[in-house]
Amino acid sequence: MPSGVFGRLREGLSRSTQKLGGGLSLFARRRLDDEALEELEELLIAADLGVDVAAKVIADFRRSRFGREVTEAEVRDALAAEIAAVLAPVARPLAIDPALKPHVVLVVGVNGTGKTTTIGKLALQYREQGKRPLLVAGDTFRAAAVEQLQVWGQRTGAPVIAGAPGADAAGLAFQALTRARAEQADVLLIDTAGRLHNKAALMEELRKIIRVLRKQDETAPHSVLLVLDATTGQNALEQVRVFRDMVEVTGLIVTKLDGSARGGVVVALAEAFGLPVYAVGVGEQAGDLRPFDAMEFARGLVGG
Ligand SMILES: Nc1nc2c(ncn2[C@@H]2O[C@H](COP(=O)(O)OP(=O)(O)OP(=O)(O)O)[C@@H](O)[C@H]2O)c(=O)[nH]1
Ligand SMILES: [Mg+2]
Repeated sequence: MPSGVFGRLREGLSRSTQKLGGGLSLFARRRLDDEALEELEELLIAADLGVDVAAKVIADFRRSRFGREVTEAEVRDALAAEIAAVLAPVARPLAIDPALKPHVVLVVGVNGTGKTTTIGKLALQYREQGKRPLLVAGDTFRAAAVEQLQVWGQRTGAPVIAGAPGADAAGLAFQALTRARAEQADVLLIDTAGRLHNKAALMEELRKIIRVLRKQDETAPHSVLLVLDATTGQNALEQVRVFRDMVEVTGLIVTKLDGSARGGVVVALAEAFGLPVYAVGVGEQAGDLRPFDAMEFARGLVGG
């Protein structure tokens, strides 16, 4: 139901927009002078676009429209175009290499961002494309985490590899890769724990998983997907920094954009890191993962 999903994205983004869009209505037929530009900059920062993007947009408006009288629609259109230009280079889907069998995807992120749910959603997409995904319950510390992934396996028809509670995640990933190779699976999706007792332990765990995968395939993992929750706002930027220090993150999935008042953070992320945004999460259901479209997103963000 793409229209429903699209509606949810717009609805979620419209909440970011209430800050932005509500403020933008102040610009109805107004001269773009210093004061107006300053207000606009504050609005952009309040909407989580980040100070760098806000400064860039304002500099551009100053250059092209300073002193002119502008309509609200004009401001929205120009703003959407500016934002889309920041987003366009990062709107790159997660490409599964059909030659790999399996393409190994390691899924990381702090707890509660939507890792397990995103794996379920991806598994459904791959099944619908006729591919064969295999899921690995690498968050072995909580029994509930294993069960949650098993439910997604049942829902999507993707086999799930799980160990006993407390099993070694790296050992499990190793076994899973052996099986995926033997069965010629297309994609191996590895779920991981969001939180261990401390950051060093989490880093060690992730690095160990990668080390053992490389014993079988020195090019694995082929993608390392960092899942971020849009509702955490600017904190998402810090999470990227932390995880990039631990592992080689290849791209992002930003979730909870259906309920987020913080869609603007995607713009800040694009500007700060330039990492691909593979897809966006717009709900809890299997079908609620959308391709990331720069213009659609920018439009949703500025509203109108
Ligand atoms: N509204 C909304 N909820 C989402 C989305 N993605 C995930 N969730 C919900 O967020 C909660 C956490 O999702 P999980 O997939 O369990 O997150 P996780 O990263 O695996 O969490 P841990 O295993 O605890 O580290 C669940 O209630 C999900 O249903 C989304 O795009 N929109
Ligand atoms: Mg999980």
